[in-house]
Amino acid sequence: MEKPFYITTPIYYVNDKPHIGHAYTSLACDMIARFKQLDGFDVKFLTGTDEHGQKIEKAAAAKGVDPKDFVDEVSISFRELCSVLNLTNTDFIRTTEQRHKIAVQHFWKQLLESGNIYLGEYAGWYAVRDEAFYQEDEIVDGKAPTGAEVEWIKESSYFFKLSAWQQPLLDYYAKHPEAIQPESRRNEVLRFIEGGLKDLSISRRTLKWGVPVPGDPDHVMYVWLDALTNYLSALGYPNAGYEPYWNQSIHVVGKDILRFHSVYWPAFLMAANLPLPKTVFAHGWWMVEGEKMSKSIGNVIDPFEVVATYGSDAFRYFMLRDLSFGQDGDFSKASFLGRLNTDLANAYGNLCQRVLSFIYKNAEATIPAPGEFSEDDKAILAMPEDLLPTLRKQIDNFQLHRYCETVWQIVGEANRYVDAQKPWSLKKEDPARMATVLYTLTEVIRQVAILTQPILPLTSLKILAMLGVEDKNFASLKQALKPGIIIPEPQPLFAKY
Ligand code: ME8
Repeated sequence: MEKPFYITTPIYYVNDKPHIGHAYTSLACDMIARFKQLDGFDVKFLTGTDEHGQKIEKAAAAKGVDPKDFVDEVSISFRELCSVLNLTNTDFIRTTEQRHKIAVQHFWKQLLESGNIYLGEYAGWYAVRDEAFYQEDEIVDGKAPTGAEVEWIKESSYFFKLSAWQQPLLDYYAKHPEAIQPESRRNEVLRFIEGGLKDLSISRRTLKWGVPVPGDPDHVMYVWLDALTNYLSALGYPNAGYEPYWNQSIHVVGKDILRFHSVYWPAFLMAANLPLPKTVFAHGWWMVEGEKMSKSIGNVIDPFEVVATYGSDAFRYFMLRDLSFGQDGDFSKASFLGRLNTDLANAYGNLCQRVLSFIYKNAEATIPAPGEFSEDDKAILAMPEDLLPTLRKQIDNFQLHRYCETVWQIVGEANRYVDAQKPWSLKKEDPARMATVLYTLTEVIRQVAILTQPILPLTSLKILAMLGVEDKNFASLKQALKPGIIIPEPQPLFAKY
């Protein structure tokens, strides 16, 4: 039986179309999901859209359309983004779906029955942009600490006894250091919890666009309680079968929404007597040419346009390689094109092109049979498989950029091996040795292409198809390439800018 593995992106708000920030989280999850799948896990990978709440209701009203029609349309663009980015998500959830409504209402009842919900009155600040409540002492110059506009709300509301979960959360996090990553973010969360938790308003009376509270349809549920539960509803909760995946769950989120995922969500889960996600990983923030990405500045980058111009693999590579996963980063045209030229065209592309073209022109387009391997040959042939345990650790530790570095180290070694072995000189001097060198290189290219699948799925498949390789999972790294395969005329894999 394959081991279950469950990874999720946030479900994105459909108030506006997707940008590269949304693409980024989805790509990071896709890289991890692809790696795990190639490494023999039974992977579920969830993404989707967050469609209720005041923010969406307002956006629909501004367009003068019915909220349902509005969310139907915008949700499609997030679904299209999945296919444009070549994501391997196994599901796409929308919070307006019936399966979600059933799950979230059941979840509410668990919180109610366990004595964690009471009716009261909320009077305080609310920021529609963040869909978040703020305390008086958090307000800076009349705004939320995030800079969002706030409004004063006073209405009857159901509350969740968040205060009761302060100590259990601290105890849990003391025992499970892996539960919030990276460590700096974990420390921020712990300081926040230690500062004291107040009960949380979890319903609204003045809003219609949401899931009705069971037994009191005058109220709709607070959009974050509704949204967070998507991670369970997509697994079929409360029906049996969700548990094996839920027990192995990883939520990848941006640092902006860590508090919701590492304070509210685990408290809800504890109150509903459910296990907590194994890890919540909060990554950093993309800026654009050194500035905050915003509609008012007009510098929002459209991932559809980037992919249309440069292709999905190039975009994937840049996003996954350029930013140290967890840190903030900058999307600049110079660094984007720099990476495409240096790492893709000059390093990986050139390796494949020079080796395969040489075989095409000088070895009757046939992968030659090797003679005896030299120590140099053996060293480079062993590299990819030797590095697999390191790559596994890098994925498990969310070091996605390091994974890229490690694989490109092999690419660099292989290019140096070509320069050192000089197959073009061997052609006359020692054709048998030339055959061994070319075989060695082609075998290394095969292994590298297997390892680049999580980052560059299309290009990797192109290379593997040229080499006539059918088995592509990591277990097949060990199976040596068959000589005698006739290769088609190689075309450059990456454009140079
Ligand atoms: O918060 N850099 O949805 P959202 C990096 N619906 N990542 C970015 C980014 C940037 N500049 N901008 C956005 C919501 N992101 C809720 C989530 S989950 C139960 C509910 C990514 O559409 C990042 O993952 O505002 C961030 O957390 C997410 O998009 C916010 O998406």
